[in-house]
Amino acid sequence: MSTSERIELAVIGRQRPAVVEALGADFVLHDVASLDDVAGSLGPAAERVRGALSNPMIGISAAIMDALPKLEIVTLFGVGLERTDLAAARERGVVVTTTPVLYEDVADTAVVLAMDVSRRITSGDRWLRTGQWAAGGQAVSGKRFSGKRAGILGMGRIGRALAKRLEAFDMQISYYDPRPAPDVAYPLHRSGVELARESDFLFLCAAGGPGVGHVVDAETLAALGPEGVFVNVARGWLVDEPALVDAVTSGAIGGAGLDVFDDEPNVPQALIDADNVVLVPHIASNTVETRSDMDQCVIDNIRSWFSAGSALTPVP
Ligand code: 8YV
Repeated sequence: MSTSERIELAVIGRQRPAVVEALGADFVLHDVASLDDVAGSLGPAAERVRGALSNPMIGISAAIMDALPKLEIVTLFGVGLERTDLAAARERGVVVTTTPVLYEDVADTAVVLAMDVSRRITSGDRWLRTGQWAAGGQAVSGKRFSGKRAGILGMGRIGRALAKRLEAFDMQISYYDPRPAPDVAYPLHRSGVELARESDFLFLCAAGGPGVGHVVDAETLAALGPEGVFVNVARGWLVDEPALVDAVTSGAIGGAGLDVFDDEPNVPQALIDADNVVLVPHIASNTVETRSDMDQCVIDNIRSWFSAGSALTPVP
């Protein structure tokens, strides 16, 4: 097919090479250099673009959709929808797809972070590497993980996958979700604060919709208490981060395992300096297997839309 006959797609933000390579073979891809000036970035191609590739941290705004009058489909490389204007997409008849293939890995990461903090794995690694064991020191004891009380904030797909894993560790599971899950048998608390008060480990797995605000604040952390461990595999902006910094540095909570931050990739220095905190760079879903499934999901959605007129994983 000649270039002039090929369907044109806008590439918003960094996309994975495998996706760019696969779709680049059949479609004309245009990088959007400036999110503030999509029309200017694309020039005359803006009028021809029929699909866009984005990711949840950028999403797609009504302004970007306005700059792409022929837009039919937007694929998000991930599941978060808080930066995508779904109402504007619906109004314009634009289909939005996600990659709902990552829940298991995110749940695994939540377990790893909780165990790492409580059993002092990363901190022990640091201690060993800095020669303190060889120098005759005695490692500090961790805290037991299995059999403890686990509170899950947000009982969606990640929360459920996490609960399944925690069952195997004989944890006593309860949860809070503003939309209770009728098919879930775990005790439901009336608030995040009440859940935190009844938990040794508090896992934040909630979706970060627009205007949700802080799901975890100073009061929640105070309720979790000095022995409690907080784990976040959801979104940094769902947590009052300065309150979290205070809580881990003052000993108001025992520790934290964090995959996400308020202003990524910037992480407060006080967290970096804290030995009772484990920090990872937003990698909860980042395994070779899941990334490859996510790549395929984006590729298949675009191909299916433009060959069969239907997307495979549209947001309902
Ligand atoms: C991804 C995520 O790491 O799905 C999401 O919303 O935040 C993560 O799983 C991210 O989308 C990669 O761009």
